Amino acid sequence: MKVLLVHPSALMYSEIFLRLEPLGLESIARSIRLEGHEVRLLDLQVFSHKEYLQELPHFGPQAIGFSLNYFANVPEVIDLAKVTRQILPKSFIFVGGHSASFIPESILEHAQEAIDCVVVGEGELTTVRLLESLPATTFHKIPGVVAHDGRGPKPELISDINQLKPARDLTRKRRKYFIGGLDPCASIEFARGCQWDCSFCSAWTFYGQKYRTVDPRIAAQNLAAISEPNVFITDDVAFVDPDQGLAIGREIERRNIRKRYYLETRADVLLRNLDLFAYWKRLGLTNIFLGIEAIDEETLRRLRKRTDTGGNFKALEAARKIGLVVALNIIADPDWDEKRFEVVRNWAISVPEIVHLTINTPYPGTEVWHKEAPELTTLDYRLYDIQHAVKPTRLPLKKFYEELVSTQGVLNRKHLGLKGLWDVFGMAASLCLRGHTNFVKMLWKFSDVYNPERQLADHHREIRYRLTPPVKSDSPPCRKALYVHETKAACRRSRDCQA
Ligand code: B12
Ligand code: SF4
Repeated sequence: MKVLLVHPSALMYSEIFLRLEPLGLESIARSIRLEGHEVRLLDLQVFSHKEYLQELPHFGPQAIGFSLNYFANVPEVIDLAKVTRQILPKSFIFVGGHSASFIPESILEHAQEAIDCVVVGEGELTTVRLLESLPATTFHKIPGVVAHDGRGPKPELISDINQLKPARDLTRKRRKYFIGGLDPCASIEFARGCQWDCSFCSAWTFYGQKYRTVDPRIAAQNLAAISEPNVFITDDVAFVDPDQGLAIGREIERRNIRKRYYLETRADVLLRNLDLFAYWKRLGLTNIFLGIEAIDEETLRRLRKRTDTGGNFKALEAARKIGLVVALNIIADPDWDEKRFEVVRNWAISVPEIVHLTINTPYPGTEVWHKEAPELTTLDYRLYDIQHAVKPTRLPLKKFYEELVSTQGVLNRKHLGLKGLWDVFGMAASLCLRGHTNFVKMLWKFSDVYNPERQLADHHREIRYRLTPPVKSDSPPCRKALYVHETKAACRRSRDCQA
């Protein structure tokens, strides 16, 4: 069967810092290609809608699968599916991905027959089974498939993630992928899932709080197959298992792989494994992202981050000593007033790290979604991108965005001013000389993208698709009920729980 896999456009707010390859779609592409399907992949982060519409008659796919990792992309994917249905009425159209997995019924409803089914959870195995079952109409019984005729059982997690590999040869214009100065940049997975349970995050509910690692030899083999000089490690929390991190490092040395790496981890994981991170610095690790989230104990407790400010600050110091470039995230609460913004701004200016601000956003799939639903001020999918306030702000909304953008601007200028500008200039010039212009273009985009008027105007657009709010409940939902995958672990909250 001819299958076209499509990744939606990037959001402006994320594109200024990075643009990364659609690793999930590449992994699905390889799994179905092994079954004999003819597969093409089109990434709309890099290609236009016009090019997508040209691809349809040109390739003539019998099945089209859209990736929906982000709620903000829901309207775009629904509209693309509707146009595709008109152009190729007999094609089979399906959707999958992180966010789609938490709202499959809503997606089917918005699409009004333009989408045949939603695949929830990991896509590799379910997509193979789904395509194998066609043209029969009983596909809704497959684990992980949700269709108009019903819903199959919850999917199990893939038993051996060592078998998975991305079909990188299918992504066209690979030089468009970058993260900051790591330009061009490929992505790789060393592990899947997260064992923590932060109340604002859906990484743990998607994989049912399970953490699986790739065998170090296979991880290094996959790394060696990458032609780009830079690699982004997609793990939610890198090196939770320090033995795996060390063993991958030894394999990198043995194979003499020379690349630069970017990874994301937690402050406590870094502090527990300083020697490992120092070793990886010698192997080529240049940048790390730490989800610090807050600079006060009360907020950390509320977010259930299971870290404290003392540990977080120690981790920043330790990373500096190792010589890593650290970016960190602070979650801005809609409840912040001018004073709170000022405290955070002053703190952020006082540390040498790159500080990002995102807005506290209840998402379907998180625990806070169920608790905070009555407070939501909008159900417009496009605003669920952690750059817009979807809960009431203490300050007037316009003032809130002004404070947010001026804080982001101060933090941005910190790195583009004087010494920062000099450092960046050196890197930018050398990247331009080598023809890598993604990072350089990004440097000039900041004020176009981060603009309070634009953010405010985003709230006044016509809304065609709305999120369905959760049913109001006084008690937080059972943890297992939030899981996308079937897991054997028992629910820890209540002995009476049936989930
Ligand atoms: C790399 C990454 C990015 C890249 C995007 C890369 C890309 N184009 O795919 C960048 C940096 C651009 C990015 C940006 C953002 N990200 Co991001 N990102 C990730 C990250 C760290 C890894 C993704 C990945 O490659 N995983 C590995 C692959 C193998 O898994 P996968 O993509 O999930 O794919 C599997 C399934 O989802 C499914 N699947 C996926 N697509 C499809 C399609 C079909 C047809 C089927 C059947 C199945 C299927 O099958 C795949 C294989 O099993 C994840 C966290 C994580 N560990 O997954 C966060 C994550 C997905 N991102 C998140 C967020 C919040 C964002 C931003 C909104 C942040 C921001 N404001 O800047 C933006 C918005 C992006 C946008 N719309 O432009 C959240 C999602 C929250 C949500 N529910 O919306 C996550 C879960 C992080 C987190 N812990 O909160 N991100
Ligand atoms: S925020 Fe990080 S540590 Fe917390 S659940 Fe999400 S991925 Fe895990």
